[in-house]
Order: sequence, then structure tokens, then C-alpha cells
Amino acid sequence: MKKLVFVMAIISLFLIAACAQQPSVVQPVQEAEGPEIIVQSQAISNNMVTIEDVNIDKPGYVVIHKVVDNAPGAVIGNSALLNGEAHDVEVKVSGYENEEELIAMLHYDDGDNVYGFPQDEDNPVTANGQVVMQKFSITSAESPTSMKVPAPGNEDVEEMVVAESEVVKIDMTAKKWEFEPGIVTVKEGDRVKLNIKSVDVTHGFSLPDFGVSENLAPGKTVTVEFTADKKGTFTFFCSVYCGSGHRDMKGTLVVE
Ligand SMILES: [Cu+2]
Repeated sequence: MKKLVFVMAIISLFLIAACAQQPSVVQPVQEAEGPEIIVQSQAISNNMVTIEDVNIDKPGYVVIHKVVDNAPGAVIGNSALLNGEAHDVEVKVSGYENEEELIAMLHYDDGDNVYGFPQDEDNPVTANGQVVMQKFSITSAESPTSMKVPAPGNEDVEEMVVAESEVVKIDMTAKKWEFEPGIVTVKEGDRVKLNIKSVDVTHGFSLPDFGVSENLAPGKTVTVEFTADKKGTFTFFCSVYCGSGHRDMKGTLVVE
């Protein structure tokens, strides 16, 4: 009899253990629509591109690329996204032209809340094996960044634009013998962060009007920071001899 009680006790213990290990009820995962991005070709002003619809399954970014050889090229702007859907997301861009084709692409944030790729692992979002991106065009712009000239007698507008200063992060590539983008447009008062990567040999990045001079070792991303505290058009250039085209390796910073 004692033995039977003992056996029963053991069996109950097993039963209790089995119950305890039963996984808590798993909710069927809501079948979310996959990540997507919808953007129309558009006329833009104030350097703002509007993305009609986005859907992303983790926090990330909508990133605007230039189109180079029919593929995504340099990044000219990004905006952070929360997990989920969003509509009419505005992205500040710099260095585009009228009629230019651009690509809007989704990237995930790697957890540091700062966009960077590939030096930061904010990788493109893929769905069904494809990068989630869409090409669109700037149909016309009131004031393309690369050609903006302050209109005389339009000071009010200029001042309103200047009021919204912020940190502007721009990814730039240095290679024989150009900087991409070659024209960077910011607003007076902006804190500018340039993430510059040389993709071939050692170059330099010199912007003497803002006291900036850095060496760019190949394959490394160097961040250059300055405050655009004066309006005007300034030249930046390669300061490390890099071959026959070195003297022409320059670009323009426009501070509006
Ligand atoms: Cu050079």
C-alpha cells in the first residue's frame, strides 16, 4: 500500500511538471502586410521629399539615394521611422537636381538611433528577397538645392527658412577624383555632420572656411562636424595628393 502511494505521488509529480512545461498559449502572429514604400514623383520645395506611405516591421529609416548606373548611389537624406505604418513622411534632402531620379529605400535601425550604412549596420529592409525601395523623380522644384540663389527682396522667406536649424547628417563618398554628393546644401545655423568614406585611396577633406581638415584613409568613414554659421558658397577639396585629377577634386557647400 505504501508502495502504491509512493508510485502515485511520483506519477502526480510528472503530471504537474508536464503541465508546468506546457508553453503558454501562443497567439497566432498577426499576418502583417510586408514592409513597403510608396512614393510619387513630385515637385518639391524647402528640400523636403514627401513619402506617401511606408510600412516597416522594426524601427528604421526611409533613406533617399541618388541613382547611379540605375542603382542606389549616395544618400542625400533620411528620416527616422517607428515600427508600423506611416503616411506623408517628410525627408529633408540636399544635392538634387530638377528632373533627377531618386530612390526611396527602407533601412532598419541597428539600435543606435543614428542612420548609417554601411559603416553603421542600418541594413536595407528586404521583403521576398528584394530590397524595399522605389524610384521616383523630382518633377520640378521651386528651389533646387544645387542652384538656389537668394532672391533679392525675398529676405522674409529666407529668414523663415533659417529659423529651423537642426543637425544635418550627410553621407559622402570620396573617390578619384570627386566627392559624392559634390554639392551640399544646408541652412545657416545647422550643425552639419558629414560621414565621409574614401572608397579607393587616401584622400583629404578640407573646408577651410569652417576650419575643417581631415585625412580620409581608404575604407574608413570619417565624421566631420561643423556649424554652418555663415551664409554663402564655400569650396571643399581634397587635401592629400591622390593622382592626376587631384587638383579638380572639389565640391561646394552652400549655406542658405
Ligand atoms: Cu586628392
